[in-house]
Amino acid sequence: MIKPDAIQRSLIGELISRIERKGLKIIGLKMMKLSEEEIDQLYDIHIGKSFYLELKKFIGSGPVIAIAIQGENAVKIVRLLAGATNAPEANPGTIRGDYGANLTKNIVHTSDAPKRAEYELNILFNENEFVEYELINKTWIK
Ligand code: FUP
Repeated sequence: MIKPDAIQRSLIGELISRIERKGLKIIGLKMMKLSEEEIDQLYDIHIGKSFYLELKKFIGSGPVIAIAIQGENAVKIVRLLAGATNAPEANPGTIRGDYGANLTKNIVHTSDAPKRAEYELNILFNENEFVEYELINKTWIK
């Protein structure tokens, strides 16, 4: 998910481009403003922590872009593309290493496991918003 800081900084195209150039297959794409309830669902494991209100305010501060990616090892690959959560410590070449400002304004959210991806995608998308299709020039993508 592309976070509000990235949208304010006009990084949408750059971030989607990184996903495409890696060879990943996007099957859902949607700009939306998350409701308080959706933010609580998405970050349920952090509710009550010291940073939660700051995180919630930030995620609700503007639109986000939800991206559904399909493919073998997609979760792992996307996390590697994103880099370390704490942007100042993220490696150069990763999304957060190249663009992230700090721990909260870290440009993207990525699911940390396939089961979790399923849970989060259900919050962000309706079932009919996933598009099944073949990438005819990209037969290496499973
Ligand atoms: P990630 O899985 O990389 O999205 O990171 P976490 O689930 O550990 O954290 C969720 C979000 O909370 C991160 F985007 C950063 C934010 N966060 C803070 O703002 N402050 C903290 O002290 C810890 C995390």
